[in-house]
Amino acid sequence: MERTEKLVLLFSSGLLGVFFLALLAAAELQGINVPPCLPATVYPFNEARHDTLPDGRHQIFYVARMWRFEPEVVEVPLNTPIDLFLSAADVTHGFYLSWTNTNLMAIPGLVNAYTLRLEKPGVYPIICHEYCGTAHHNMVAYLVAK
Ligand SMILES: [Cu+2]
Repeated sequence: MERTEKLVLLFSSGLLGVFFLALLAAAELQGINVPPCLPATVYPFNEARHDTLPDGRHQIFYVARMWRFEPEVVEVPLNTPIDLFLSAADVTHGFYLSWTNTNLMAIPGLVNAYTLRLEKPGVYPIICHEYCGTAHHNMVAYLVAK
């Protein structure tokens, strides 16, 4: 192997290492985590609900269906853990909680989950970001943080 080839390989390997470290740093700084494993008690569901656990934690079970999210409006307190569980009743939908990094897919027969904590009061629109039919653009719900 020529000296120039070795230098190019070394430089490109080093550059890949820098990119990987930058990716890890960006994920850490923005608080991006891989989705958690689901509790063994959560199965695909078609009924939406909002529970407040004895420790104050909120659990919201969202159902996405053509062309709405259920429940449509949920109020949650600030700085409280919120477990979102998401399933779809018909086709694949998207679930993007505006102004946060919460971005999930609602897939029929599966449950996706994410835990977040809202620190700023306001109305956070939830929009579908996966084209799901003719009224896709009307698919919106609201998470109200007080
Ligand atoms: Cu949609």
